[in-house]
Amino acid sequence: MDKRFYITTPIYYVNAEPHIGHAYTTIVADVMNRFHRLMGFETYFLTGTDEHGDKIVQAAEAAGTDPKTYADRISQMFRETWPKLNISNDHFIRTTDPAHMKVVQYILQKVYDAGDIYFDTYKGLYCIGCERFYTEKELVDGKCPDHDKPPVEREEANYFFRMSKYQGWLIEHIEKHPDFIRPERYRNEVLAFLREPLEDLCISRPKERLSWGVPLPFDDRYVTYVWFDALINYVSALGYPDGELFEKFWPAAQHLIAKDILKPHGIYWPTMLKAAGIEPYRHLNVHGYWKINEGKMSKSRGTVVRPLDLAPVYGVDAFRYFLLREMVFGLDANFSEEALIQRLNSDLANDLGNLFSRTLAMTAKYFGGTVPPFGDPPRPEDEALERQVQESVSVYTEEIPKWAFHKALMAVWEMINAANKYIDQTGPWELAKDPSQKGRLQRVMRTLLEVNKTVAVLVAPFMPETAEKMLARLGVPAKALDLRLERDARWGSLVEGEKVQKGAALFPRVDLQKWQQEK
Ligand code: ME8
Repeated sequence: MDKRFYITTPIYYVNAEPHIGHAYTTIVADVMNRFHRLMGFETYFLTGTDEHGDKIVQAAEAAGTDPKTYADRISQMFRETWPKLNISNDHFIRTTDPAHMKVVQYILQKVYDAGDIYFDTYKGLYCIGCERFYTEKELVDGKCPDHDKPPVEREEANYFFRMSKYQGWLIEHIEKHPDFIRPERYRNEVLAFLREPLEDLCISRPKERLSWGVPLPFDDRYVTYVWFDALINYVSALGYPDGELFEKFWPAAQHLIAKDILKPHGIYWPTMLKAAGIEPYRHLNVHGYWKINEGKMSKSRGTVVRPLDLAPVYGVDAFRYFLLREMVFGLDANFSEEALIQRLNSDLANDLGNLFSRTLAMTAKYFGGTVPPFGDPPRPEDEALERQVQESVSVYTEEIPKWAFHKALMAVWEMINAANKYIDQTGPWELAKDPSQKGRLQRVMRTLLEVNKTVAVLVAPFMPETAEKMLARLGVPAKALDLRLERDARWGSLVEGEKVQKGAALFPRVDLQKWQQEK
């Protein structure tokens, strides 16, 4: 199997500051990137910002500045947010990068030369929020369903991409590759769109109305429409047409988006690629929406949740864990700080934190803080726990490639809970009282240390700092990104006689009642 993995997030508009939705997508991409590294893949991880178009011009005006200064400022906020959430992206692209703009022009010219871009007049209903024309049928009560605002009527001579020409090809491609778009509900949604005749896509804007874009190489009175600029970032970042990175990673491309931009990614982008003579991406992965108090996040209602208001308070890892554990990939989920605190207290402080601190405290007490040998031959309860570990590892490695993070984490927690029960069952404190049980005590404690190490390796993609902390204290320090499952989670890989350190609690509990009173 070809062990390469290329993962992208949407490039975010610079008309709003990073919020929890952006953070979720970017953390999911990060978990996937780190997981594939753990499995020995060569990976490339791209994120960035989308900076051209009406929306940005308007936001800049509202902020009393010019688009470039404004875009620089907000793009920088995204760029500075990601390291604080431990995002391991290889590159951060901006659509205002000259190298990107050159590739957009190259592709436009190529598609134009092939006869798939033509000039025509168009009259229609246009939503400024979405930066696109709407058909009557797509509107809900005469309003754009995403922005809840009536579109404006616009007539304009413009350039169009002959998207309709590729409708048949796209349907066939999706049918031949059942997991091209996943989960299935979104694939069905795209196929449903495609049951209606596909219209051609308006890709330009006259410069007199909007100059904040990429000039068309074949008509300098126009700049390109936002999607034709933005989507191309996924190949321009790899140095298309002739970059080494492009050759290496494009065949392994997986995009990650939320359902709001399904149509551009599921329909515009593959047909654009086809017209430009580029192979389609491998998978489009689509997740649902975070809601706040069961409603849409909204600036005017003051329900925008900012990641940097939470991560420093609860810890970056607890924040990352919560997002991945709570949302079933593909479905909507509700965000609440109470739910975050509850998960932090129960899953992290109680289950994982206790297992780790009990294991290390007993190792300190009974073996002077060094890793014991395996001691006596295993008993059925030791073997049962080892089997549970194997079972959890195999569920984990099966579920993550299917984007079922909650299932992967549940499997890891089954193993944590089994280990906590094993402590109560085997009662090391009793064994320690009887010198003839030394070999048995070694077996029990070494088994527990090995389980803790496996937990550390498995949680590494989700909670890289925690993994590093745990491994350092278990005497096998490693950088989370350098971990390899096969080597580092191997049963017995801890080093006998190596020093282990008790240290402070991994996850301090938060007093929920006190928090509720103070709120
Ligand atoms: O659409 N829940 O940028 P954007 C989950 N520039 N994810 C959410 C979310 C929520 N409530 N709100 C936003 C654009 N997102 C274009 C993309 S790509 C070539 C161009 C996340 O800033 C989610 O990933 O509006 C969604 O798809 C993306 O932010 C939209 O970001």
